[in-house]
Amino acid sequence: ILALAQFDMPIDLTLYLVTDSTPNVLGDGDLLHIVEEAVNGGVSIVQYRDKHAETGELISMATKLHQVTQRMAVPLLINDRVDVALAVGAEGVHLGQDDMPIATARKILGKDAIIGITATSIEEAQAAHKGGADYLGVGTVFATPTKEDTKSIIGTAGIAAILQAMEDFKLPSVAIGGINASNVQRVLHQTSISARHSLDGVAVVSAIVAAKDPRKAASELKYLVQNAATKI
Ligand code: TZP
Ligand code: MG
Repeated sequence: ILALAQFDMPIDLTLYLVTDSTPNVLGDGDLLHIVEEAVNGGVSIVQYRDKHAETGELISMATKLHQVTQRMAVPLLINDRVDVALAVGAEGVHLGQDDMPIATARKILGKDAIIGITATSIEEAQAAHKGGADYLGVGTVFATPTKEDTKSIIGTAGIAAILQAMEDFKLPSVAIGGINASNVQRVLHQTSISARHSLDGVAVVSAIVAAKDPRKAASELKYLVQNAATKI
């Protein structure tokens, strides 16, 4: 798989940025500039997520984002679309429960690709581990306008239950959903007290993408994650 970039650094999930191109989150901001600023501020991994763009648009934006993330030496993952990840040489994909099976994605992208899976339950987390996922996105933690899927809201208790059940296999994990500077330390703390295995970081959309100063927002969040009262 010649197109697939090698990324021989350990995956750092400390501050995981997921993009959103919808006007209600992005406003009139420029996504490329926001991502660049956010990585400068401390984002350690970027997922390009756009549920509305056509394939051509996805490939064009992913190509530009990849130029930015490569320059800054952070991995770029593509939400849902294994073909787009392959086309632009991204470091991996983030897949939901209804997307391509992990083994199929691995066959297409190769053994070095980063494959992340969304898990809302212990069963999904266990299946993702068995399937060979590299990390988990667990959530949704809190209700969020960014994703209007209220069925998947599991709170910090739901996250803690999944982490607890994962003690045997310790798949790297980030929590997602409604996380911002005012609740991030509570999320990290509450999910770590009842489980020996704590989160490796948090994933955010609007807390960075919709921030007036994405670089500052990212550096504040990074500081809060790194200084939270947990063992991470
Ligand atoms: N998956 C679960 S919640 C969510 C995704 C992609 C959106 C999180 O957005 P925000 O703005 O960080 O609450
Ligand atoms: Mg998906």
